[in-house]
Parts: sequence; structure tokens; C-alpha cells
Amino acid sequence: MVRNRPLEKLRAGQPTFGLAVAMKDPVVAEYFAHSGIDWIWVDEQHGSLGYEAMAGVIQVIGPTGTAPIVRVGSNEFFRIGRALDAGALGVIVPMVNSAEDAEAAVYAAKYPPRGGRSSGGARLQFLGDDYREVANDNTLVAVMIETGRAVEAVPEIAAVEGVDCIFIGPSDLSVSLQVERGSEEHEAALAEVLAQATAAGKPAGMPCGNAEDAARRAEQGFMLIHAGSELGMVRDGIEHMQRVLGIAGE
Ligand code: 3PY
Ligand code: MG
Repeated sequence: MVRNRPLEKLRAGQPTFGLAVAMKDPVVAEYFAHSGIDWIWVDEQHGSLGYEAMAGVIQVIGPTGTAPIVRVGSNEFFRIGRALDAGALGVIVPMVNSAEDAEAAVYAAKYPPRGGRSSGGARLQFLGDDYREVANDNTLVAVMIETGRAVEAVPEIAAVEGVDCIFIGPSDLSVSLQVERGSEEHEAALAEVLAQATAAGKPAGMPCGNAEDAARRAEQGFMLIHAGSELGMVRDGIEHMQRVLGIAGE
């Protein structure tokens, strides 16, 4: 099976950085995939990627050696299997609030005997002749901690066999806890999740707005980190242009 760089780095205890794609155009994903970054977060939950566009984005990323990792739209058996059948080397599953939710995600992502993933997907032949035999060990499953309830359940969630990473959704977490992002309470919740995941022997991850933020989170001990998105980069570029040319937005 093809290499899964982010999973290899997580297992080696090293931070691994990705970039997020949430728009339909595969050209941006292709640029990102050739940047030297380990993985691309292909966002099916937010943004404008439907299944066809998502499959197209995975197709352009795969051959570069950068790992396409799909943040699926929801924790559903069919969605998780379909993303992996399209050639994703892992899934990030939103709104995992309990060990049962985590178990459902792993069950959908792993072939028997560990799980119940359905066998199919013609593209998988391009991921290696041994795909069916080794995919269970080489497919990354990250579960998202995005609610107060999930924060309390991290020890049980992290204990589920097959969960590779405890991944925080900082935005939803701030909404759930009703605290500002970046506030003391919010940072305390992030630190709590990181500490609980580490105590359970699982790496933690989170999305970041830019490379500086990503480097800072890696220093804190986060391992699976996305370092920005195409929309964030466009926004930063526009703001730079406005500053240089003295142009104000509407
Ligand atoms: C969150 O911050 O809630 C996310 O899901 C990140 O995309
Ligand atoms: Mg979220």
C-alpha cells in the first residue's frame, strides 16, 4: 500500500502538518499537494465539495505522495467508507461525543474482523496490490472533540482501539462551551484535551489558521495540525494587497 506520511509521523511521535481544501477546484489541491506538506484535509463537512469534486481532489493529490485525508460530513458508515473507497488515506470524523461514536467511526473505517467496512472501490487498485490486507493498519482515523460532553469523554474515546488521533474542533468547542475562541476558558479546554489524550497514549491535533499558529501548537504538543486553508490564504493575500495599495473592502 502507498505510504501514509501523517500516520507514520504520528506513530513516530512527530508533528505532521496539512493544508485544508474546501473548494471544488482541484488545481488548488494540486498546488498544496506539491508544497511538501504531509497531508491535505479534504473538507466534506463545510465548504462546497460534493462527492464528485471530493473524489476529483483525492485523485490529483494521491499520486504526489501527500496523503488525502477527508474530514467527512458526518459520522456515518456510508460516508466514511465512500471517502476511503475514493482513495482517502484517512478520515477525520466530526462531532464524536462518546466512546460509542468513536467505535462507530472505527467500525466504518476498518475491514473485518476489526470493523465492518464494505469491500469495494475500483480506485483502490492504485493504492497497492496489498491494499485489502494492510489498509486496516495504514488508514488514519481521527475523531473530533467539539463539545463539552466530548471533552469529558476523552479518556474513553481515546481508549477505543483504532482511534489514531484526538482532533479538536476549536470553533465548535467555543460554541458548545459558550466561551470566546482564544479566551482563558477555551485555551484551558484545549489543554485539557491535549493532556487527556497524551495520558491515554494518543496524539492530539487541531486545525490552525496559519503556519505561525501551527508551529505554536506543535510546540505545545499537538501532532496532527492543519496549517491553513485555501480560503484563509486568499483572504490573507487580499488583505496584503489592500494594505499595499491602500484599497478598502466594501
Ligand atoms: C471546528 O473548529 O469546529 C472545526 O470543525 C474545524 O474545521
Ligand atoms: Mg467543527
